[in-house]
Amino acid sequence: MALQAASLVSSVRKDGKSNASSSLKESSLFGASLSDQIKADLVSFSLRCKREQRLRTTGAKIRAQTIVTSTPSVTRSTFDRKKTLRKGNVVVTGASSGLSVRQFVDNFRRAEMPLDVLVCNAAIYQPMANKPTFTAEGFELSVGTNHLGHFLLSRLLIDDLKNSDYPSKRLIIVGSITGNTNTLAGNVLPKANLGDLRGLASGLNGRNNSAMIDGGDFNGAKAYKDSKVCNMLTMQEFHRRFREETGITFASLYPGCIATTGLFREHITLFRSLFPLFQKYITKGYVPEAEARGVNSGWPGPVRPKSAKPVVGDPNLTKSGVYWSWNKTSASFENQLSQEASDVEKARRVWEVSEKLVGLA
Ligand code: LMG
Ligand code: PMR
Repeated sequence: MALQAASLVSSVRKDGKSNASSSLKESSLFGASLSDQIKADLVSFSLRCKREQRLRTTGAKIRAQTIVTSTPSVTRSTFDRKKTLRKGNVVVTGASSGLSVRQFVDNFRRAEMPLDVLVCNAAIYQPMANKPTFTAEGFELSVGTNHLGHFLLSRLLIDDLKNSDYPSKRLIIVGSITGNTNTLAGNVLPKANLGDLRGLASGLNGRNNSAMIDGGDFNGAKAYKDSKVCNMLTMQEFHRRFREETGITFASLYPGCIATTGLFREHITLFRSLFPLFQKYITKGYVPEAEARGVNSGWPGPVRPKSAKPVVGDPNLTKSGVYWSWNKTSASFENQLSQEASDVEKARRVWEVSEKLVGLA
């Protein structure tokens, strides 16, 4: 099972204000400071493109696959007066590209490290593709990676999480507002819809049948959104099946629109330059990458926008089976998922069909 992680680790500086901006025209829509800010945004975009280009041309390959990192040491104050426990080991997928799931699990086990938090973050988004591509196992690439790869990884590692003695062990599967049709963003075409799962059930291999979960014509943007519905359903099914037995906290989240990551690397340049501005100034859903790297934040995921509560041990944030969201004016809050993304029967069927596809049933 191949899991291709799509988020490019980028460390480009975002303070390109001082150069190149003179070549950009002033926008009459804004006051000076806002237009300066937009210019700086565009400059940082062009720097990012250049860096990506450089990486491509120098042949530099990032093969870091996943990151294994650690949380701050946790203080178990409620149980054991301020006794500091060991740091938690966190595995985050999507730090870079290229991973084979079973091999990763083997390597991880060989390292004999406890697993305390698993964050399923990797994603492929192919909005411009007009033909499906496939994983080595023959699954359509975005659902194969975003859903099936993570499903297998989580199933294989659930025992490791179960055996951890860490006080707040977690399995986080990153969702997306775009898969949630009870939001404005989720109503931008094409909309997520898993239908009766006929495509998934026949293997998503695009040979004699569809590469889409609902059995329809291929659409890369929809495949991504469908895969995110599967992620959100999978998290809830994990909760129903494993919460009591394992004590693990299962959660999903909308991290905000991190509009400058490698997730958009397959989009056209025009989109990549305007989209962050659109999110920043119009929808106000934009979250800068630098804020989004807060793996250690204690927020139940890899991402902690400033407005979200950064609290380890906050009783609200250790609740399991929950989809977290945020907005600019409030802290993290539990979000209502769309009807499809909270459909219990569909969650069970996605689980069962996925088990068959990845060879677990
Ligand atoms: C889908 O369609 C395909 O269906 C799918 O198959 C796949 O290929 C996918 O992404 C790939 O695309 C895409 C289509 C959907 O969207 C677009 O093409 C438009 C993308 C828009 C995103 C960037 C817009 C940038 C515009 C703003 C620039 C920012 C400047 C900052 C400063 C702000 C100044 C005010 O499209 C749709 O579903 C609907 C199409 C509607 C297009 C409307 C575009 C206008 C956007 C603005 C709306 C807001 C309101 C204006 C308020 C102004 C307030 C000041
Ligand atoms: Mg969307 C409040 C409005 C809002 C929010 C929070 C998002 C988030 N978007 C919103 C609105 C709109 N978007 C509107 C009105 C449009 C039509 C112009 C629009 C369009 C749009 C496109 C074409 N939006 C997009 C795309 C993408 O290609 C992105 C996508 O679907 O990726 C799968 C995207 C996104 N909008 C978001 C977020 C968070 C995304 C990125 C998806 C993700 O990170 O999972």
